[in-house]
Amino acid sequence: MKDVMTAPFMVEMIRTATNMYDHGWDERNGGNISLMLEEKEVKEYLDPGAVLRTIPTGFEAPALEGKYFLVTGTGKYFKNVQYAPEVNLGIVRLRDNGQNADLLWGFTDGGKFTSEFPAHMMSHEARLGVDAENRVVMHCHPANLLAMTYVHTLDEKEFTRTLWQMCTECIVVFPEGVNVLPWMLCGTNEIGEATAEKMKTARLVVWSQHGIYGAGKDLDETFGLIETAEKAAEIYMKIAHLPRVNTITDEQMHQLEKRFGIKAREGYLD
Ligand code: 2HA
Ligand code: ZN
Repeated sequence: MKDVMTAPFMVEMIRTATNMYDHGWDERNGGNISLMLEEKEVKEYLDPGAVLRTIPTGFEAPALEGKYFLVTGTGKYFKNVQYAPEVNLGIVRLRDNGQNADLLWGFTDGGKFTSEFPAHMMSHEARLGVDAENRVVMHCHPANLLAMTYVHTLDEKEFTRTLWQMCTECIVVFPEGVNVLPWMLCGTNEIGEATAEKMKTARLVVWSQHGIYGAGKDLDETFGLIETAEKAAEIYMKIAHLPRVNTITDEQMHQLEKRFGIKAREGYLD
């Protein structure tokens, strides 16, 4: 059996959590990541029969039965992941229709997965329903996206159009736009269900006055998605209080659609 600390998925997870912390997106215990793993890659490093303990999840996610996840821990700081991965991260396998999770590695201080596990698992289910390649759900608190939810309408079309207008490549990176939830109590099955519903039509879901969720096929892609939206929000927060003299027009967005072979969300462009 190979050392799990050398597994590409572990190395990438630690680098990503560290990078997110360095971007200022994950103060204190803010943010969480879950990465779905294939059984065959887990088996190279761990005995799938060696269950350390079983942790109830408090929800059902039948489509994820038997699936493996590398996930950040509740109350844990992204800042610390690189120094003590085995305390701050865990590898679990879901069973009993998702109602229980077998811990195979990590959370060595007796901890467990993120408080946002419902939103993560329900979002994985929703994304896999529209994209069989989806592997990652990522949540964090980027300052400019958060700031924008205080001063911009939360209408999804308007929110998306504003982000698209802030950087030329936004529409290319997230042509389906961003979905937006109003303020809701975090850590609950209710916000999990609402997030998953929004994940059916976009890989980015803003949690107003809280943060953002991203989903994608790998950690790099998902990080890049949030990074691009956050950059756009940063530009918006720099210019929102100034007279707008120029913008990217819908006609120019259509040129981008043609040039990059993407299709903007139906009805979002004139
Ligand atoms: O504490 O970000 O949404 C982790 C969170 C909760
Ligand atoms: Zn949060």
